[in-house]
Amino acid sequence: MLEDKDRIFLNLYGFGDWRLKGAQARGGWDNTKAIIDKGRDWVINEMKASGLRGRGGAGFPTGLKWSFMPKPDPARPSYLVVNADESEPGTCKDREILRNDPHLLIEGCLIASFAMQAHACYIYIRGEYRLEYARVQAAIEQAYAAKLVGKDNVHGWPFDIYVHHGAGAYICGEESALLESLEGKKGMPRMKPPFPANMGLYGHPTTVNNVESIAVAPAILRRGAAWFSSFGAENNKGTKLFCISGHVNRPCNVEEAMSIPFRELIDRHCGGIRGGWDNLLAVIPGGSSVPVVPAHEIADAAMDFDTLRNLKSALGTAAVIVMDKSTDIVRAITRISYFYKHESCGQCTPCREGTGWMWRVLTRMSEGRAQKREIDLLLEVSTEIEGHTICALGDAAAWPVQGLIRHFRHEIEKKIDDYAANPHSEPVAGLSAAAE
Ligand code: L3W
Ligand code: SF4
Repeated sequence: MLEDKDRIFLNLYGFGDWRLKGAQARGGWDNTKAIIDKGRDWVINEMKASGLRGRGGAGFPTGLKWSFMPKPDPARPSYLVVNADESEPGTCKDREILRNDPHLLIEGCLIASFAMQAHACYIYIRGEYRLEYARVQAAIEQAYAAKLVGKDNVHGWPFDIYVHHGAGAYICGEESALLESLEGKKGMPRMKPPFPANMGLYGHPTTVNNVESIAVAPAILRRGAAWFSSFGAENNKGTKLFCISGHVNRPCNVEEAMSIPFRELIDRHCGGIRGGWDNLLAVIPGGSSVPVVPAHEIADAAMDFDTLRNLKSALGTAAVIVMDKSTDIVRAITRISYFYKHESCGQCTPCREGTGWMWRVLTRMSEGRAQKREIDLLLEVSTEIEGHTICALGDAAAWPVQGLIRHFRHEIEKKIDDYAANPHSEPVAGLSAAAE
């Protein structure tokens, strides 16, 4: 359980002032030069020692990622790119940082760029985030005016920072599609490798990090790696923002210690499950991309990367979507399936064709208009999509379907049986009616 004194995001709910003065009163921009003066190697080693794993979904170690950046070469400038294209359904944590504590991010951008010897940083903000775009832009102007950033700033590291406003495509949150979009092209993922550290923005060395990963860096470097790594279980360290939505009494965004048990997270911050714990059906613990976990498996599980992977799911973005027993789980996953079909960029065949095919089959299953043998066919097709595409959207479309069949096959079969007994029942509203 995290105590108030250990919270990094002191203005998560926007009760305080988001501007420079407010940020400084909360301890932001406090002698940042002392951190810079300790040098690049110290910063990277401290980030590695903190155990911070990327907060955008994949959990890749942040310090290690920073260390991949090559030595400075005037012919190939390095860049930091912040992925603020937060679009994963259920996820709304970076939004709160951008709108309520943008200086945490900007200070983190300066320090991270220094560590990677980058003199320029781009923040790519989701198109729908208009207030957040305005706040970040205003905060950057405040930082320039105070000479905290800019070519001639008080920290002695020439550094410019730019904001790019996206246009609303989910796929632009995939790091290589984001880079394409930033370069003015269609947001389509690139093949990896090469990874951005070798060939990123304009073909130059680039690190792409999530907003939360960068915003926690100043606190880690000020308070020390040992402090940050004192929270959470082995290999799953630090404090973490959780976005809890769905059938809890009080949905919220909250910063907690990594590895907090699910039950404690919900009881402490959300006033419990709607209708009580016996009414819990299942949880999607990390944004819509990750497989659903049934109540009996999640209730006392630690909310971290490794525990949830052992449950054949993932922490992802820590967007915790809670579903009680009133949920039609087949219909819920069908709706998620429609999202991925809609957001596929169409570049690779398994994803372009497979996402639509899975959605159509699931739609029939939601209505019971299917045959039981099609469940195994659906599972087989999902495994053919998984791992056979250019980017992770193919996996993200396959995993929820696999989770549904793994844990709730009986619900699909029940719908098929019900329809067989009463074949004239109406189609499920909002599913087959969705535009194809
Ligand atoms: C250099 C290597 N760099 C990996 C870097 C790579 C990237 C990071 C993680 O997907 C997940 C996805 C969604 N040399 C490297 C290397 N890297 N090996 O490390 O890479 P990767 O490929 O494991 O993941 P990814 O493609 O970044 C991200 C999931 O997140 N997700 C959705 C995310 C949505 C948001 C949002 O809305 N904010 O983040 C939710 O779970 O399914 O599995 O930087 O370059 N050898
Ligand atoms: Fe595009 Fe889907 Fe292929 Fe990703 S997996 S590149 S979204 S078609």
